[in-house]
Amino acid sequence: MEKQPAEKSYVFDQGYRDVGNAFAVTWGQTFDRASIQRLFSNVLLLIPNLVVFLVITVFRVTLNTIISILLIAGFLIVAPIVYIGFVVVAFFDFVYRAIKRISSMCPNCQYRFDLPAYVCPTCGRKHTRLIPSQYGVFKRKCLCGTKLPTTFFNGRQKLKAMCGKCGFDLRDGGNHVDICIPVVGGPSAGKTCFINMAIDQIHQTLAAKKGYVFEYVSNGLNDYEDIVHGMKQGYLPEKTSDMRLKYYQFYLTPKEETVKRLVSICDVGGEVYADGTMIGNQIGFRYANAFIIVIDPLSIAEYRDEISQTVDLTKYGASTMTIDEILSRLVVTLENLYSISSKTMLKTDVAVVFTKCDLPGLSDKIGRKAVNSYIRDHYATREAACNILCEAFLRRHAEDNFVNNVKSKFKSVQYFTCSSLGDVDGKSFIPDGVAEPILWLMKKILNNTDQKE
Ligand SMILES: Nc1nc2c(ncn2[C@@H]2O[C@H](COP(=O)(O)OP(=O)(O)OP(=O)(O)O)[C@@H](O)[C@H]2O)c(=O)[nH]1
Ligand SMILES: [Mg+2]
Ligand SMILES: [Zn+2]
Ligand SMILES: [Zn+2]
Repeated sequence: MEKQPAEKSYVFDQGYRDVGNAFAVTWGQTFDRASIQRLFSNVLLLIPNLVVFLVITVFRVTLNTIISILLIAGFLIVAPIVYIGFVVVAFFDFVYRAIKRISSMCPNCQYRFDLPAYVCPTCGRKHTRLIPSQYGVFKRKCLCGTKLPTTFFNGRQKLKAMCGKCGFDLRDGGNHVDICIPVVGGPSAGKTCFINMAIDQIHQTLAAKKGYVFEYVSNGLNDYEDIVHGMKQGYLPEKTSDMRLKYYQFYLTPKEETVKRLVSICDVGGEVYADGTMIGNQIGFRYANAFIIVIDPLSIAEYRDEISQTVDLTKYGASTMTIDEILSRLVVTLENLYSISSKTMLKTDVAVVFTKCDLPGLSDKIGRKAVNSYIRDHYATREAACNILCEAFLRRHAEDNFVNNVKSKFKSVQYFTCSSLGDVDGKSFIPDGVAEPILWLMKKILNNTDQKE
């Protein structure tokens, strides 16, 4: 363990030294040079001196042996009790974190860790591994003298927490389940509209209905409040200029659950997906629990050509980067980040989301109308119907590669259709179907980690 700004616990450190010193002092006097010299100081008195010397020595050895046995016995009794206590407490702290899936994500440098660094409230020293250790079992003593709790059972989460890498302030002292879902899609595919409207929908309508407590986390790294406020008045968000993942964070925790769930949805300027190096720099992908791949139907060349005959596409902000290209770059990036071969499947789930489904006529092909009539005719589930219709739509428009790759590469794939804006001509946007992909992925992620929904 990295050196901590704390005093080592007595039995792990000073205790050994004290026992060693006591031995040195007591045994050191037994055969000291002075008494041996005294023995030979007078040849005539050699015999009586020898007798005295032997008597004293036997007495000293007996006494020292008794003291040593008591010292060792005392240490042998106390030290194991502390060691066993340490192992038990460390084990419980570890198991608690593992079962609850507690980890922290840094929205600034994109790293994930099991525990953040903790700051001493008195002197501000940074403790990078505040766990039961040789510095203390339940508590450790910071170099300033303040005692700091070392587990979540006795209040470690109440300390100020920060990213151990970049120092960014983190929430709840690291005591939360963190879920990270990047949203992938080319420039103008509709990522920013989708993310902001989805979070707002979860907040305004779905959280309470499903028995969740919602709380938005203002981390100062995005413009969520302004974007949603603007969109409610009919203003579209600006193009995302950041070429680093931008974390939108909120809590979504079932009412009865004690450990909060912190969800991070990541946005980024779509140009990132045009450049292997730029996307490779997004270390956050390495720590993602799942992905949302956004498809602008207008980025499908054949469909765009078809619909442009009858619809003026200027107000739909058509994206031109092909979905096949984006998927390939994402997959290569993930293979590199995980250091796996191209034959290995990725262990993550994916939601493929068609945006802009308010495009005239699209709902009859893949949207709500089409799905409902497919369910009626084929007794299919909503999820299966949506997958069948969307895949068929993509294949009809020469996107077989995308369909095959996404299916073969990820653990499970579910298609969704949505519109972030609803009626584009209205004064305020009325989103439809934007929250479902996030809720579906959350359910998948938490089931994977053996947690209830
Ligand atoms: N009709 C319609 N248009 C949409 C919808 N979502 C996005 N758009 C249009 O697409 C444009 C781009 O949307 P954004 O959400 O900014 O796209 P983005 O993927 O974030 O793009 P970058 O920031 O460049 O990566 C918007 O300005 C809208 O014109 C939608 O659901 N329906
Ligand atoms: Mg954007
Ligand atoms: Zn301190
Ligand atoms: Zn950081």
